[in-house]
Amino acid sequence: RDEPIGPGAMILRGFAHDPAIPAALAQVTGTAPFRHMQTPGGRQIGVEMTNCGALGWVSDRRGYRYEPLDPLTGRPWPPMPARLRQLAAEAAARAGFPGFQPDACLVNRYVPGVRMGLHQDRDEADMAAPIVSVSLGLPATFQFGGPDRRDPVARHALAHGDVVVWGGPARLNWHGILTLRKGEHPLTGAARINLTFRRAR
Ligand code: MD5
Ligand code: FE
Repeated sequence: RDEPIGPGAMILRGFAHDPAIPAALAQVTGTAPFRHMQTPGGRQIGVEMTNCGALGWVSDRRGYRYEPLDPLTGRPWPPMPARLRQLAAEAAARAGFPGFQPDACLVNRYVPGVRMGLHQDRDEADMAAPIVSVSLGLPATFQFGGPDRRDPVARHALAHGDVVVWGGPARLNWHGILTLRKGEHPLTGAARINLTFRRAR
């Protein structure tokens, strides 16, 4: 079930098949609902987002950054549920990154027709820590390139419960999610939800 996809990057198939996840997620979205954020250029981001943990990733006219308060409510982001933090740490350790202590979890919600273009995750202060990504609900195709924008891009199918871990030499690799296709999933309905655990500071 462990599928290395390049130096420093691995897919753990089905690693997040845990019946405790839906309640943990509902806890988060009940306090900090999904919302569309704006890009610094003033466009609306197609993926709906929220966060849990000490820091949350936000985007608005002023730029991309991590913030301790939810701009929608003015209150701290909801705490990272212990079971989710533990799952992320276990996945990181299994992929060769022991001691992962995420302080930020970005929750992305994709509906059919929505995509995330190729980008790098470079808003974090600690590039030594890996990133752990948990896929829930509808399947998606993710694009995995290299550290240079011109590097070749591979495609991998991600299904419900799959976890991707990348760090070390892959930490700044370009990546994205192709346009989500129509479908229904018993847990999420017509959507894919992705949890991205990071060490932001
Ligand atoms: C997603 N979200 O599915 C993806 C996470 C983000 C974001 O990219 O910044 O919110 S999974 C992306 C991924 C998978 C496997 C490898 C790499 C990235 N990578 O090497 O960079 O919502
Ligand atoms: Fe990313």
